[in-house]
Amino acid sequence: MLFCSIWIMFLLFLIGILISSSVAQQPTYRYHFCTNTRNYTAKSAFPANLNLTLASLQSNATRSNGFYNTSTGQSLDRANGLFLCRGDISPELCQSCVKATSDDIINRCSRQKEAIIWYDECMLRYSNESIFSDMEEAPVVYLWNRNNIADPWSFQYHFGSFDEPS
Ligand SMILES: *[C@@H]1O[C@H](CO)[C@@H](O)[C@H](O)[C@H]1NC(C)=O
Ligand SMILES: *[C@@H]1O[C@H](CO)[C@@H](O)[C@H](O)[C@H]1NC(C)=O
Ligand SMILES: *[C@@H]1O[C@H](CO)[C@@H](O)[C@H](O)[C@H]1NC(C)=O
Ligand SMILES: *[C@@H]1O[C@H](CO)[C@@H](O)[C@H](O)[C@H]1NC(C)=O
Ligand SMILES: CC(=O)N[C@H]1CO[C@H](CO)[C@@H](O)[C@@H]1O
Repeated sequence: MLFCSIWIMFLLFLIGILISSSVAQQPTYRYHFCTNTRNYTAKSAFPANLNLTLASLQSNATRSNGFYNTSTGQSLDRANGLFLCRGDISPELCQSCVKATSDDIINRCSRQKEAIIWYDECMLRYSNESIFSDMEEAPVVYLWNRNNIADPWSFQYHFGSFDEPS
């Protein structure tokens, strides 16, 4: 009887670990933009091309370098897509982030030929225009970390030749 309840407690403990680690693996949404000036119609080839591009991004998210770009279709309905994962996360978390962002962007930007979405762990972007190896400064978003920090000075003097206050 005693052995039995210890065994049950051990099982509950294991289940607890499994649940908490899978919760920790949930990627977190931050922000997105849909380009509203360029919408597609359901009858065009674009949604099917986008679906294939996103599926290809998902299946290539297992790569260890955390980046992939791919295209489907031609001319006006070509769907170019890419993702970039944060450098300090596991390939598993990268993969679940690419899965989450690609499912999410389809719902948030359901008519648009161009969109970008940021999660804590990765970003994903698609467009009918060429976007690979292009530096873009917009759209942009600034997010504030409202937590307190122990050492504010460590954020203040990075670019100057100031000394830390004594
Ligand atoms: C594109 O679709 C969005 C959302 O449905 C809408 O707000 C926007 O006005 C549309 N843009 C054009 C140019 O039709
Ligand atoms: C592509 O379309 C299929 C069928 O509608 C859907 O089940 C699947 O989730 C889509 N894939 C992506 C990456 O959106
Ligand atoms: C990766 O992408 C390529 C090209 O888009 C595709 O052919 C392939 O099926 C994808 N998946 C894997 C696991 O390589
Ligand atoms: C992207 O789509 C828009 C709207 O349909 C179109 O005007 C534009 O020419 C397309 N761009 C390319 C590179 O095909
Ligand atoms: C499929 C595709 O267009 N891949 C491109 C990804 O981006 C590199 C440059 O960063 C291109 O060389 C590839 O052709």
